[in-house]
Amino acid sequence: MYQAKRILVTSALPYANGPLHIGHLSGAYLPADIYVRFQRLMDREILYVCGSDEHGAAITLRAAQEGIEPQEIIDKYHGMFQEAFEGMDISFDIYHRTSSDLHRETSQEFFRALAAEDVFDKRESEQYYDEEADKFLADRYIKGTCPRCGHPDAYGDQCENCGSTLSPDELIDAVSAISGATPVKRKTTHWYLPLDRYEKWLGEWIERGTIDGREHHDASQWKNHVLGQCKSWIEGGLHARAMTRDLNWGVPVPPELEGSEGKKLYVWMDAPIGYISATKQWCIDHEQDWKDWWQSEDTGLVHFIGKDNIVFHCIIFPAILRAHGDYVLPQNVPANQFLNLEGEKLSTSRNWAIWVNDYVRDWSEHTDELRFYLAKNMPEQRDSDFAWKGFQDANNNELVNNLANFIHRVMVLSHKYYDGILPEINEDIDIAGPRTDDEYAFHDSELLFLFDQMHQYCAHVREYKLREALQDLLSISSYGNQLLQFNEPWKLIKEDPEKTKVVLHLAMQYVVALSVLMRPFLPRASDRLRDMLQVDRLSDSGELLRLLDHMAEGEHPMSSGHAIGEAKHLFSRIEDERIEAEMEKLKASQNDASISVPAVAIKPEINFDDFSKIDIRTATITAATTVPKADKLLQLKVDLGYEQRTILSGIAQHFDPVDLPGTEVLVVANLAPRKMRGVMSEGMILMAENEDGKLDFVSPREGWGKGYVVS
Ligand code: B3M
Ligand code: ZN
Repeated sequence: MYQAKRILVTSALPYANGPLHIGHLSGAYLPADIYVRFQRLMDREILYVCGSDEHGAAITLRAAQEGIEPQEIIDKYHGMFQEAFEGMDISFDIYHRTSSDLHRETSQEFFRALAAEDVFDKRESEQYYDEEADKFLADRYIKGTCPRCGHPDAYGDQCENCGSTLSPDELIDAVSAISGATPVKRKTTHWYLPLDRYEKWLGEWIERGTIDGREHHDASQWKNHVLGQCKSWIEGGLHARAMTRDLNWGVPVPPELEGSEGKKLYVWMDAPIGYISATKQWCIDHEQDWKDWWQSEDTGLVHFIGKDNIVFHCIIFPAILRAHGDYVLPQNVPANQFLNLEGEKLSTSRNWAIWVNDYVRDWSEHTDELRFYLAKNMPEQRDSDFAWKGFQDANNNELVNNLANFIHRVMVLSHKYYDGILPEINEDIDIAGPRTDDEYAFHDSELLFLFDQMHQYCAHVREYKLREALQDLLSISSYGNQLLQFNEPWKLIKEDPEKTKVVLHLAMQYVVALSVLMRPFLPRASDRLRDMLQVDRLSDSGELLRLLDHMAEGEHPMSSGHAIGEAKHLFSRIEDERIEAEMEKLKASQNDASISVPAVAIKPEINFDDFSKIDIRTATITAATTVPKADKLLQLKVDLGYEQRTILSGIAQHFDPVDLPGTEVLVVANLAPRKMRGVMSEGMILMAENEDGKLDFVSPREGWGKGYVVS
């Protein structure tokens, strides 16, 4: 397997239109930081870049709502992001921003190169235009009466009352949501990236890890959920996607291109190029050639992101890079799933979140503790949960009772018996350990165990299995605790002082190794511990590699005669009151508009006969695919027990088809069949939507499966 000489790591550029919460941290920043710190400790040449994503409609919309300029919004959040990341010790080599001149130039140059190579198709289409506001209107900016249910406030893409997926053309009496004016149709031309032309090589690259038959990366190392999402996109068929927009905020289409006036790059065109411009800036600052990082076979590119960004990083950006021709493609995209909070989805609009800036302010002494709990519960393969109580337990049980306690015991005993000087040991003395069957293991085998654990930890981090690596670290300290418990040096000291020296000498080696292994996860605690041990703090430059080499030669991490400093507690307990206060705060700050007034108006009354006409059945989804040319629809195969049906459902933007088979649902079984996009849809699936616009299935009680009649 080809091993890259350099590693270029990116974390998703956060949108500068709202603050960061712990879900962002656990999705894209903490895992990257752990990985990067580890690789630095292994002396790898690595660069970690990120920055704020300062374009896109969400930012202009927010600015319009608040009545201020987009620049004010991005400056505010860019500043907050820097503070949040610094507070949590996310060790970017550079944190850049996409509003910079360098980024604009870089993106335009990229776009220009693609245009010169005839990569784009320029296509004309008719879009709604607001003549008063002098703007083209995205679907969300058009309102009107729903053709299905008569709701007066339906959007151009969806009616929130009946849930129908709409297109602006279907709305009755459509008006602009900005000015209230009746929009007119205007022709507009955009640059489209013909993704369908890249389907073949993308499929090969993603599924086999090869490009033109040549090995590029190890596809078996990619996470299943990432591969699954990519495959279902490709199987559903890729379509040309517009790479430009009619907007007044963003990177302008290079002005010399015909028809560029008023056009900006699509935000997902310019944002990933932000990784390149950040690298360029770093290279300018460090007198390096940025092409060594982006245009050299020696680079292994790794994107850390959340699962909602997979298609952009695994399909669209790679297609852009390859269409250009000179750039490397990612070796891996170890996307994480989502983190929930106290069993519910994190929600910005409901204010159901723990904001990183708040945490850093209120818990400034405990940032490693948050890193620890988030790493321990990282949503690597599936969604996971943050609970304040779980955070407290993880701190009190694992950091305090296991890790800090072990270290403290070793240091206290070393002071008590040896004045803090690591004793010389007699190499011939055997000590017992709880791990081996053989009661009299040679003490070397204890060091070998440590060495093996360290290697396992390294392998896990390299495979992006950070939760497991953290467990490897914790097992070293639990084992260290057992070693003390088993040998009881506090008794042994009287019976066999020589043997006691061996026990404590070995235990101290575990402590030193821990101070290094802790570093990627718990950078501040690593510094504190190294200060206590009176050894140099780590500078993240090869120290773990050197330690492993040293141990491979039979040397000990700490040599006899070394004097340690005063023993302190590395972590402290978190008391109930603090946790209760946080729980209170969370509940109190929750915006819950749905309590007294329904967010969506209640429909007109019906009688029982109306209701009883509807035949609702329980059913199970057996297959789900995307529908060509319909980016909102999924085609579902549904098993009702007595028959199989095909149902089209407007949920493609809410669910990944690979996740759906096996889902138990309720189906309106006697709805008249209706043809959509050439496919007959035989029924309707019941869905529920919350005030954030999040959609979910109305499910029967788990395990009911299919064939029940609902009444
Ligand atoms: N800003 C989306 C997000 O924050 C987007 C990521 C860009 S990465 C190039 O989810
Ligand atoms: Zn409607």
